[in-house]
Parts: sequence; C-alpha cells; structure tokens
Amino acid sequence: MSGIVLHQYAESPFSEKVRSILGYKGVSYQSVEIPMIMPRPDTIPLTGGYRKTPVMQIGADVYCDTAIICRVIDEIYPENTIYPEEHLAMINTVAHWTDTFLFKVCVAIAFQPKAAATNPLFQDESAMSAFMADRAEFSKGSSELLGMPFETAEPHFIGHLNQLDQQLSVGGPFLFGDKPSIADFSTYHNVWFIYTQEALRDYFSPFEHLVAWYEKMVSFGHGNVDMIAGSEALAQASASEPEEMVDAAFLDNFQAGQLVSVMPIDYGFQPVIGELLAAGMDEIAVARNDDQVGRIVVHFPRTGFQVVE
Ligand SMILES: N[C@@H](CCC(=O)N[C@@H](CS)C(=O)NCC(=O)O)C(=O)O
Repeated sequence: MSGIVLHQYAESPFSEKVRSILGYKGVSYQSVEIPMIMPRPDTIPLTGGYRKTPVMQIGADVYCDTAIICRVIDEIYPENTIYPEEHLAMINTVAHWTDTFLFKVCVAIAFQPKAAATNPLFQDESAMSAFMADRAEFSKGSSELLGMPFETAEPHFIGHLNQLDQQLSVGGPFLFGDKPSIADFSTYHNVWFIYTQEALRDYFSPFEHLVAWYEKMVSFGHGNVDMIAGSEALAQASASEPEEMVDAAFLDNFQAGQLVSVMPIDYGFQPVIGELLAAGMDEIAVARNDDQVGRIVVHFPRTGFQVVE
C-alpha cells in the first residue's frame, strides 16, 4: 500500500492542523510543498479542480478537505483516537464551527493592517498583488472567506479566546478531557495562525491557560516527514490503482456511476467532475480519468460539500 503524501504549504493553517495530528500520532509520511498561489501543476491533476489546501494523497486516492483527511488518518492510526465516541457529535460540531466561522474571524484578524505591515508576504508589492488576485479568483462567487470586516471579527475573536482560557483554567488539559480530540486540533490551527505573527501576539497576553494548552499542542510536532518533489507524487499516482470501494452508500436518490459535479458549499467553488462512487452520510467519492495520472478516486466529506447532477 502507498503511504500518505500531504500536499501543503508551510504558512497554511489547515495544513498545520493535519501536520499536528500526524505529529501527535507519530506518523511517517511524505509531503509536497505546494506554491501558495496557483498554478499548482503537481496537485490539480490529482484533485481534478479542487484547490483548497491541504490535499492528502494515498497512491491514486485523493482526499479533499481536512474533515475527511483527519478522519482517514485516525482510521489508519486508531491508537489515541481523536474522535472519542462518547463525545463524537459535540466534538465534530465544535470542529466544524471552528473551521468555518472562527476561521473566517481569524482571516480578518490575520490580515488586519497592523499584521500586514510586518507579514513577509506583504513586503514585496508584486508578490502581494499576485496573492490578492489569486485569492480573489479563489473566492469568486462567495463572501464566506473574505467577507468579515476586522471591526466585526475582533470582539468575536477575543471573546472566544477568553472562553477557551476560562474553560482550560478549570478543566482540561485538553478541550474534551485528558487527550486531544479533533476539537483541539481545529482550535489549534486557528490560534497558530494568529499566535505565530509577532505583531499579533499581544492578543494572548491575558490568557495564560490558553497559551499553556497551545504550547502543549505545538509540542506534538509534525511527525516524521520526508519532503518529495511534486513530480514524484504524480508518479506515485500513475503507478497506483485506487482502492476498491466496498459497500458504498448512495443517499438522496444518487446512483452509482452517474456523472456529477462536486464542490464546497462555502468558498473555493472550483468543481470536480466525475463518476459517482459513493454519496453516503459521511463521504462523497468520484472517479476521474486524468490524462497525466490515469484513474483517480477523489474523496470529500459529506458535510460542507454539494453534489450536482
Ligand atoms: N474546509 C477546508 C478549508 C481549507 C482552506 O480554506 N484552506 C486555505 C489555506 S489554509 C486555502 O485553501 N486557501 C487557498 C489556497 O491555498 O489555495 C478544509 O478543512 O480543508
């Protein structure tokens, strides 16, 4: 069986969420450092259009969105599960809110003028305008990612840090008890996004319990990573066959084999078109034939995605 290849870039918060889980689980894996902006010629042939970051590849199976990436990692490495059954619905609800609403708040905090003035990305004018143009194209048709004014975001951000700090001062050491769950990792990457910017670190000064928790999360590291070239990842896909899907479910009158288009419901409206292999309660999967890498199965979580005939 092929191993995990994570397509990610260093500055990406959602990539940090996955890197941190791989660190917590002590996983050895390969990783491709992708460009922060398009084009991504070594990743898009695998997804067939989806362009959010990160993407996980295992041979010719490709996983889009951290909701399914983290679940699959936990299935492969079940020891110290981050999805404890006794809190499953609540933990997934917290993770979803944190990865959607709180992330949108954090984007507004991260790109406020005070931070932009010291962010290395924004020191070079042409790099900055290329980044802005790329993200405008990425967000076309949606106000979900870049739509919150800083003045609206800031009280939401500080209020949530305060609640986290209060909870961690009486409970813990993690958000749902003695061991970290997916709720911790979703919260962690948002905190990391802001905390790692020196100009914004003062936000955390009043919150010592939150900072102690954050340092524990940082200490998990990133696992045992071997950086590979994008061309090697594509070669692995070409040399592999997707895993067969057994007992795939089809809800909502969908049928195996029909041609569908799949894309996120919030932002990043770049569709993936393929033959439907699963449309169950937890997962959507489509098969595509790519000119460069052959047959690929692309997997998405059910929550957060739309399937159109
Ligand atoms: N729901 C997605 C969100 C991923 C996301 O928004 N990633 C950001 C980077 S952290 C992104 O895709 N930005 C645009 C890009 O990298 O092209 C997930 O959980 O994977």
